Amino acid sequence: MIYYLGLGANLGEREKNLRRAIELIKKIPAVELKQVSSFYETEPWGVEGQPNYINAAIKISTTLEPLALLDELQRIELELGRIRREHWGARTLDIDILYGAEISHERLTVPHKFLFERDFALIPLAEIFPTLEYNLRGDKVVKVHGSPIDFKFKLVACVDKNFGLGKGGKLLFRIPADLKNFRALTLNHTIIFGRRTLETFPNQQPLDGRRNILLSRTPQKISGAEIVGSLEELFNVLDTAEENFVVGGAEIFNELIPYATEIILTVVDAAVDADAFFPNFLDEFILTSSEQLRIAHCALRIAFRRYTR
Ligand code: A4P
Ligand code: MG
Repeated sequence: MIYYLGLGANLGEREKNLRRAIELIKKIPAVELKQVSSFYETEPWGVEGQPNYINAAIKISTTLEPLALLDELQRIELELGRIRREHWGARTLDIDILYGAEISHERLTVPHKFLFERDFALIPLAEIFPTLEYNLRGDKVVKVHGSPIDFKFKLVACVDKNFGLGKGGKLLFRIPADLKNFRALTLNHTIIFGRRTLETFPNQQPLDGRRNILLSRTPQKISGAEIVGSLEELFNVLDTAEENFVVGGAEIFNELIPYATEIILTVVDAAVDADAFFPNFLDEFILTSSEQLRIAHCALRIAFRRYTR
């Protein structure tokens, strides 16, 4: 089932609270994070005289029953230090189930009772749910510059026909035309990768002519690369005006696909034994261009494909 959740915070480090919540939601077993909206600064709704909120919406896919999902979300609210006070009052983190399978239960009403009266919930939701029909009331809701969706992440990979990426820490293919394409795409931009992907680079060194960012939980020093230990740190060092190419491996693609605007794949029309795969994306992204590549003396058919949301 697909659910859309609304996140809000108006106490503490508001944006950080939202990002931490998103990371914790991602870790719920049986929950897959699909997309994250921009962050918005919003005026308080319901109870006046409290600080402004930061609000966002996320899309998840889950096999959990709705009440089990609510339990998990309430556990995360508590974990992030929400102190229950007055109804509609200030909080470090509030998670509401905005939209999904309809339910009317004493603990849970979906769609959320007040969704259509709240611009702070509708505007972020509409961003990741383009077919939603709604009317706004004209409340003050202002996009926060530098929120996750502003980063323009593009995921770039070379895969076989089953979206296999690699085997035993090695890439499945080394095709000169693909490497040339990769260089042209990423040159003078930022590339983001994990430690095992670094080991697939020539001499296991960062790539020249690009800003190299290694996302790794183990602290280390590598000349020519910046190291970040978490998505939080990554968002802090990135430049929103820049194109950021995520180049692997599977784990890093998984981490960043909810924030991706585009997927650029070189698809080799062959089935190869693989143990690492590109994450599922076909229900979220559509093919926007495909270009066949001809290679002399090579029987393999290869296509460059681009997908957007
Ligand atoms: N509950 C029922 N339906 C749902 C649902 N769809 N999602 C029950 C989540 N919970 C749902 O919530 C009360 C009970 O609602 C839950 O135990 C659950 O079983 P609560 O969070 O304990 O109490 P609350 O937060 O005081 O009330 P409520 O109604 O959840 O408040 P809201 O609606 O979350 O509003 N202004 C701005 N600009 N931005 C905000 O984010 N948030 C609020 C809180 C007020 N004003 C705001 C914002
Ligand atoms: Mg609530």
